[in-house]
Amino acid sequence: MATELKNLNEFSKNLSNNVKGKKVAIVVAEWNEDITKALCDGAKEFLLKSGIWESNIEIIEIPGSFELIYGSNLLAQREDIDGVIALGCVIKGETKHDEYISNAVAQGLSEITIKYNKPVIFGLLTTNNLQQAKDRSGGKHGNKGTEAAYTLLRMLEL
Ligand code: RBF
Repeated sequence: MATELKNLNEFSKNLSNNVKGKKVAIVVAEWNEDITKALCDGAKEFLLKSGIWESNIEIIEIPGSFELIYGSNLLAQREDIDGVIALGCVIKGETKHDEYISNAVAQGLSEITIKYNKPVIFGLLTTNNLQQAKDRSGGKHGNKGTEAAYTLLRMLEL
């Protein structure tokens, strides 16, 4: 379903309470920083509201979305971390860079989640323009960071 038809902050299921004590990590890209900071704030706020202790949320920053792969790999390999949220924003430009970056991140994160057998959440906005990114980072379509945090907690319940 397109985000146009679904608000990113509306969730179909309630979370159980058994995520307390889990340690999670967020890796966030600095490229398009205003957007990615809003994604990170949304994710962190949701984790805290859901009972994850602040001391159990580790955040690292990396330059651009392509580096989400290396950053997520570093975090996922750590035994003390139960799951990772990767946050970035790739905006279409005049060239095809957006496709190369987004495809690489999707492929890279799926390999990491399988390699370490723990959830690595794809919190990457892939938009046609800045307005679409604003709409999905706390604007009219909700916040992809919040949705990524919800998704991680759902996966940690399994
Ligand atoms: N990184 C992003 O996270 N979002 C972008 O929209 C984005 N656009 C880029 C456009 C170009 C032309 C280039 C060269 C890089 C872009 N990057 C972007 C950065 C990329 O993820 C990576 O950090 C760099 O390519 C590393 O040198």
